[in-house]
Amino acid sequence: MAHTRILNTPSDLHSQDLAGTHKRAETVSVAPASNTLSTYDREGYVILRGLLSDEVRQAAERALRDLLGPTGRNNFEGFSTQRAYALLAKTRALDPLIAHPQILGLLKARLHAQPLLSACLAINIGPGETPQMAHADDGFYPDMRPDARHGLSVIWAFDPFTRENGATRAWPGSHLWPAHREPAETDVWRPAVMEPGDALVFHGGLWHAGGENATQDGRLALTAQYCAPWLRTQETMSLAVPPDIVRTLDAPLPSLLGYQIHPPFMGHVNGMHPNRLLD
Ligand SMILES: O=C(O)CCC(=O)C(=O)O
Repeated sequence: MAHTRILNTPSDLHSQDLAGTHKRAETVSVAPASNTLSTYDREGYVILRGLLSDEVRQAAERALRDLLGPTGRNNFEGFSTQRAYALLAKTRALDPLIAHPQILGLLKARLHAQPLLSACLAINIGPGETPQMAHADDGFYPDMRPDARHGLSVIWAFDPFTRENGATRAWPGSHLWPAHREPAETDVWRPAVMEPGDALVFHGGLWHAGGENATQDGRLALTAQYCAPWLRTQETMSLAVPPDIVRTLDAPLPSLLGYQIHPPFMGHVNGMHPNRLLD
C-alpha cells in the first residue's frame, strides 16, 4: 500500500526517510569514556588498548597476512609496503574489528551514528620503508575545515608498533589547524606506540603518516576509515563487496557498506531502500 506523507517544512524533509523504512537490526555500541573523548578532542587521536580477544586478533592477523598484496606503486602506498584492498569481499575475520562496539561508540559520539566505511585496507610496512608523506584523511575532500564532520579513521596494530619499525606518526592537535596549514620541520610528531590488538583512533583532520621502518621485520596494520553518510567513499564499497556477500553480513556491516538511507533519500535505489536488493 502506498504511504502518503505530508511534508510542510525543510526539517520535515530532512528528518524523514522518504525511500521507505526497512527493518533495521539493532547494533551494539559502547559509549566512550569521558577521558577517551577529551583526549580525542584535544590531541585529535586516542589509543584504545587491548580491544580484541586473542582468538579474534589471531584470526584477523592470519587473514591479513594471507591477503597481503605486492609492494606499493608509489611513495604514498610505499615501495617497500604491502597493501590489500576490498578486504570485506575476501574474509569474514575482520568483521568484528570493523564493527567493534567501542569503535561504533566513538563514531556515534564524534562522527555520525550511521557512518559509511570509506576504506578498509591492510598495510604491512616492510624493512627499509621511508616515512610516508604526511596527510590528513579528510584532505581527500575539498573542504577540510577543523570543525567539519568528514571522517574518523582507525589503525589496528598486529605487530608491536615502535618508533623504529614504522609506528604511525601523529601531529598532536593538528586536527584543529586552519585549512591550509601543513606540518613544518618545527612541528613535532609522536609515534603511536601500540601492542597487537590496540587501535589508534583519529579525527579525519589529523595530520599523520606511516613511519620509517629501520628494522628487519614488517609492521602489519589494518586501517578502517569511516566517513559521514553524505560523502563519497574512497573505495566504492557497493562495487567492491558484491550483494551476495553483503546479504550474509550482520548489522551494521551492510549499512557501513552503503546499504543505508541518509534522510531524506540519499542512497536510494530506484526510489527504494537499498536493503530491498538484499531481500
Ligand atoms: O600505515 C600507517 O601507519 C598509516 C598509513 C596511512 O595513513 C595511509 O596510508 O593513509
